[in-house]
Amino acid sequence: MTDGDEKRVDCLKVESEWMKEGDLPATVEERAMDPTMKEVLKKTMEERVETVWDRFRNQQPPCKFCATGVSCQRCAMGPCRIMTGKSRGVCGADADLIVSRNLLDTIATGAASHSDHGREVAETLLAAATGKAESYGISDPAKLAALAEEYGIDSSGGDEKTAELLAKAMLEEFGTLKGELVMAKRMPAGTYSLLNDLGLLPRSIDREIVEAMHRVHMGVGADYFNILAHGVKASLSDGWGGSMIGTELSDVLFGTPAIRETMVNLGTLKEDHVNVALHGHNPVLSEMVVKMASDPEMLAKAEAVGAKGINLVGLCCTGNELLMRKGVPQAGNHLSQELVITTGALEAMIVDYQCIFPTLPYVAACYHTSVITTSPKAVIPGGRHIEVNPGNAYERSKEMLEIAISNFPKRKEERVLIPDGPVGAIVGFSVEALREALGGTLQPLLDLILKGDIRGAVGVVGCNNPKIKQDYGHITLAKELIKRNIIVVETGCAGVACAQAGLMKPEAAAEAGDSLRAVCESLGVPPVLHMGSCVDNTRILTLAAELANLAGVRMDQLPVAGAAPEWYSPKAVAIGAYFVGSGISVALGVMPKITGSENVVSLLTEGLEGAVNAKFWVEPDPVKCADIIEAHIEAKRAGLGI
Ligand code: SF4
Ligand code: MSK
Repeated sequence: MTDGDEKRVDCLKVESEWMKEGDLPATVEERAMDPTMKEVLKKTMEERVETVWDRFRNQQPPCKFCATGVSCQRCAMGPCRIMTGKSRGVCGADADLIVSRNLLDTIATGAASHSDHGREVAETLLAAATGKAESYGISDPAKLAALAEEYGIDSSGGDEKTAELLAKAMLEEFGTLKGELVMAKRMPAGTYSLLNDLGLLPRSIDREIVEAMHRVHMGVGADYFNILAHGVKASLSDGWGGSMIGTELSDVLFGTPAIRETMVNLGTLKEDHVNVALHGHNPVLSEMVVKMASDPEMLAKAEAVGAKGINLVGLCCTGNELLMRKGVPQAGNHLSQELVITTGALEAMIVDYQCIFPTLPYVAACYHTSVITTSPKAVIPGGRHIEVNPGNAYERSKEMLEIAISNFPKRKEERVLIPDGPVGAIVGFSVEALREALGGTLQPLLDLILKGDIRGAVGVVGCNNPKIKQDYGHITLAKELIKRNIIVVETGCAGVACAQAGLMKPEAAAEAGDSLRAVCESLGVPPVLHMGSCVDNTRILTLAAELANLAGVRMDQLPVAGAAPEWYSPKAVAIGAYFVGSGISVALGVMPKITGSENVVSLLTEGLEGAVNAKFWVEPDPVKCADIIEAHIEAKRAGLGI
């Protein structure tokens, strides 16, 4: 793909015939919780600019065959759907097969997305180490050395040589012939041997994903259990492979997150600055934009058009990456992406990939905003495509910022609404930062759990989904858990939701139960800890593995759980599957499309426990979800005799 001129599309307005009466979510109150979101949403609705909630309403009611997972479009004999318990698709596939294959497809999509992201980070490190990407360097040599040791790489040849060898070794993991992933050895021995006995340890990253795509072809396997067992294996190749590579090498290139302060919500936009949003998932380009935005030449250009400077804000997980490492303010999460534009104060949105609404250029066309696409994998009609690679990303980010600066004088003051009151948050809780805060070891955290001051830990992660009022699930569940002295670690859009709700300020300790509050106050940390982006769920895996290793138990024996209260993405399904596969049970707030097969539902919510000692719960009510998780944590504590 080559660069393209911006071909402006039409402003997307809500058509009156779309406004179906009585369908939810119709009002500002039904759509969002955050006050800055509500303020801008009100304006957006008054201006009749179409957003995700309008399109969601227009899709109601959904097809019941699709919603329950029993529609199949895999071949040209179909499409098929299962109408009654006994009916079959043209090829003979029954409900169990169609549902399980669709779910495996979803897991493979999620694992592929994360892992391809990880591959690009590894390719960037290789380019940097071999002189092909001069704007990038090694920001964390200690982590580089530790990873080299883990991979059995001699680091005596200096950082660049070590980085080259490490990048090559990690790239080799995608298609390795050796039949195992190096970082899977981070698992406690008991967890590793359990998965080995079950045949669930991934052989390589690409291999498991490709095999998943093979298995969803018509006429391969027909056994739902066998199909979904491979789904767990493919997800583990993401969790202990592709995503973990993404996290670890991003730390090497851009720095391992340390505890720092930042600001969140739509109030982070600035009236007198050129505002630029960085959206997507991969930090490889956005780190260069951050660097370029402080270049004196860029600042002079911004001043020349009457701005006081360039204000970068993050969205989704590109934002979370920058927030964790650089403290770049975060304007919002998944369902905030259109509203950052409808503030009327955004000059440009620079996107990489994943979770980006294809309508963004249409929303931007209602204002003076440019949407700039940058990946050959993610070209969007109506966007201005400026393609980058590690060799040119820094230079090309200058062009992107110049577009933003040139848009600043086009801003229409009468259409600008920047809400007051960005909220402060403490972020940057990588495993390394936690270890350092605890005096160099995670033992004090384990001791607090063993003693019962902290009853357990829950990873609340994942997206927003217009089926749920934005952030309601995340915030309510996190508050319920901390009240019960259960510490919460977060990533992705869940992390942004709770930061916006003030739960990542040290003062939020007051909302925790007595013993967790005392712990947080003594350490000066909030009871809800931000651990990063979606690929950074591997930080949670690493944390759980280290705690289990310290305690001398398997991961499934720990008093911990995962939750994705508002998930929408196939990546979230892959994450949920690799948590469960690793022995950590996961609560979902949105029902996956599986209810057309009782066998698949029962396998995921009960049967898996007999194999990997973990399972899924589905509970849309976050208070009831907290009850389920608390009971699970107490049962695990009893199992350990603590
Ligand atoms: Fe129909 Fe079978 Fe083809 Fe699916 S694979 S579309 S069930 S014939
Ligand atoms: S951005 S995958 S909506 S968490 Fe990672 Fe948010 Fe989910 Fe995208």
